[in-house]
Amino acid sequence: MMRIIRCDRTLAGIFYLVIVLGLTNSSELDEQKLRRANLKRNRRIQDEYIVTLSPDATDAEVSDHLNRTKGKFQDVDDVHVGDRKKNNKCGGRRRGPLMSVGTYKAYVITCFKEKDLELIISDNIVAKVEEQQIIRVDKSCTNVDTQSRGLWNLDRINQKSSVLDNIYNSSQGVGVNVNIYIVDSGIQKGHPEFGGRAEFGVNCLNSYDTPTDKDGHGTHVAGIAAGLTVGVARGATLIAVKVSENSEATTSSVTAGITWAANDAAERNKPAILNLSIGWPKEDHDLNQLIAQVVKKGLIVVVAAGNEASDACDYTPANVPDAITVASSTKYDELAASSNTGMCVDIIAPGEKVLCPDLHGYTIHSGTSFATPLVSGVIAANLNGSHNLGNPSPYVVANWLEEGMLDGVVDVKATGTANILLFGEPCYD
Ligand SMILES: [Ca+2]
Repeated sequence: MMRIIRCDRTLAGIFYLVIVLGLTNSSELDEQKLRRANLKRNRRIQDEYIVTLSPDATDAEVSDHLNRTKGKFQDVDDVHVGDRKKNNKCGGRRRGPLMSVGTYKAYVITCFKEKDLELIISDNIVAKVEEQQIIRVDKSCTNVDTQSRGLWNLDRINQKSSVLDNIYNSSQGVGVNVNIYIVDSGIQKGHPEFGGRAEFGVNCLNSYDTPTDKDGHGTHVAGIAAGLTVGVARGATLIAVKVSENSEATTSSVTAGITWAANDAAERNKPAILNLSIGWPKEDHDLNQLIAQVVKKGLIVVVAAGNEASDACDYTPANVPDAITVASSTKYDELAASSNTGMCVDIIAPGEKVLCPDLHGYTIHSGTSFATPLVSGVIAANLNGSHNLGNPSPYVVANWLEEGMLDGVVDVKATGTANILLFGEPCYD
């Protein structure tokens, strides 16, 4: 794996780098910014790259950079730049719109000429250029008898005792005025669980199509966050941001979805949460800089720890310090066997064998994907509940989660995971 070196923008810095690396021409130096996909884990998308600009780049420098490379590509508004036809053939040389939140700026190019790629890489404000990858979305599903399972996840989060009392909060209207962005496979808007509270946001795989859910994953997640009978924040608005289909996303579809949600939330100016039940190995393309900017803008970001039964710190966005990272627990207050763990986990929530809506009714699913929206739902409920938090910064919410939950009740074994279980009671009347 090549190490990325961020470009030092001073002439002295460039000179220093050339001396240190013993390089004599710019193309060798430029290769340090270029990262090809790791074929062992993910399938790469050939000839499609995500270009990330330096956070220090000024607007004038960004504009200059885009102008300098203008004409090499067809500039398209579609966040889904690739237009691959059968046999993975390029649909034309294209460049997508600038994806921008705060100091984070990136765009996608596809089917370029090699010399055009070199032109981009050689620009001092280009921090890194990474080959696009296909991210597999872990469904971790278990289809079992839904009737006998009940809503143990909702039951667990309204009581301190580990012995379930079959009582859970079913108040309607909780979380009104709060928007929850479900960055996932879309949402089946017409499902009775959503009662008109689900909106179509954007489809980052095809801008000309609606973010309809064809997989079910996004609908499961949305239902746990804010479903009418199986969710927590039963009055919140759900906004579908589609980044995956057929259990696959790309690094750029996820990036485009997150940037779209952050900018949309800023426009709507309401308390908002971004739920991201998706992740991948951190070295493949990290989301740290982007999510740091999103949180700085006021959006609360809740992410899944992942289901690899390993260290969450090895995955992104689970490892992002500014995100609230959620591990999954069982009905018996044990960490789920598949859940990622460790010091990057902020909170544990029930996520094993939980009831959720799917495209054709209801089903049972397991995994951190389904523990995560429970946390999003509890936050949404508290942003507008009887003990509401008002419209606090994401940092205040993170502190509140840490202090207000159940301490030391989960069997975390020797995983080094903070022993904090989600507790949603404070918001309920
Ligand atoms: Ca209960």
